[in-house]
Amino acid sequence: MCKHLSLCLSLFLSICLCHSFCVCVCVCVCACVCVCVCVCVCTLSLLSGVCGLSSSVQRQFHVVKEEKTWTEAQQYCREKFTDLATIDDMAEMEKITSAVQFPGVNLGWIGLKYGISPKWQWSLAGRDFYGENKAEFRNWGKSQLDGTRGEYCAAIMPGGWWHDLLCRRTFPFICYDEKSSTQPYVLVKEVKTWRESQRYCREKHTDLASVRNQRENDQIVAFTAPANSFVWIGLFRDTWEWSDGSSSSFRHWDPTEPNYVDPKEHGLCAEIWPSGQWNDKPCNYHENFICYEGEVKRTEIVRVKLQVASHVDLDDPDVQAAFLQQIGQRLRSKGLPANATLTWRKQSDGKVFHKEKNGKKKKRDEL
Ligand SMILES: [Ca+2]
Ligand SMILES: [Ca+2]
Repeated sequence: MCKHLSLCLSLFLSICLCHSFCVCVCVCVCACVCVCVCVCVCTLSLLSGVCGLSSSVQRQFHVVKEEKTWTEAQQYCREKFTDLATIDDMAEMEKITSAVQFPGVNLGWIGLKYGISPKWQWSLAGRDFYGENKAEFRNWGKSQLDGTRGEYCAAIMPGGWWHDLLCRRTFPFICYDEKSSTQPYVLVKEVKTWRESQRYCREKHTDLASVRNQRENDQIVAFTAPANSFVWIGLFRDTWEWSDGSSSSFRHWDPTEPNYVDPKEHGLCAEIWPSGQWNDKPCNYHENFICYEGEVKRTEIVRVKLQVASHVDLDDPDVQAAFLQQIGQRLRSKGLPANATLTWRKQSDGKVFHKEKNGKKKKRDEL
């Protein structure tokens, strides 16, 4: 990365981080001589990318025995602790259930609420399992993600392509076992629904298998060949969101939950039953609740729009890395914790940046 381009990117980011509508245009000649111009009125953006930022934490949980609605409980937790409980994995679930002195009581609300933006995520939600962008790998087959209602679970075909399918369909499935040092995958030929498969894998192994890259996809294709059928993998789609903005994909629903079909009137929120499994119910019920105390494991999503000369290759990993480095330096100088990570988020087609169509010019009085 030449100095001039690096300086220009730095300028762009300093403006971008001030939440202004400014962009820089760089023209580079002979790879390392660049002229950059920053413009502070931008109505036309050619490319956009999204970066995510997250940091890891240790949480302490507090079960509060005061019956409140979910919103009241959220307010209480934010005042006295950090927020309503976010739960990342079975280890944290055990931390919560073991902290209860009187087993059998209803533990009450956690921070999970039905939101508005469905997203695909992996059943295995371990913090350290996914490196940079590896939770974003997708290998959808032709005509998939066409919006067919209820197709919220993913299976792999013998050829390696993925299909979104109704979760209640029954197929063989592939588990992942973190304790195995040689072969982490376990193919179960008995057919089950996606949720039954998930429960089986969590009880007997670690979880349904995640696929983090093409190499793992190839391995799983070879491993699942004897089934000669669709095979469930750990990818699912839901619309639940955590109160503190965490991206945790961990869910521990009772087998028959969530079962409410209309979240509109009071919203839907999640509680922990005495069994330790989760239930959805309208958020205006009065329940005990669980707060947590600790650093927020927050994922901030920032969409970056950028106008560049046509020969600047934003698919170049070096250029993408230079951007991230600049963003990281600036955020750390503003107090971002050293353990925070910053990554570009790949879209479902594997690309970070997408060319945008020119928008309509804004009227002058809107600028
Ligand atoms: Ca489909
Ligand atoms: Ca329910």
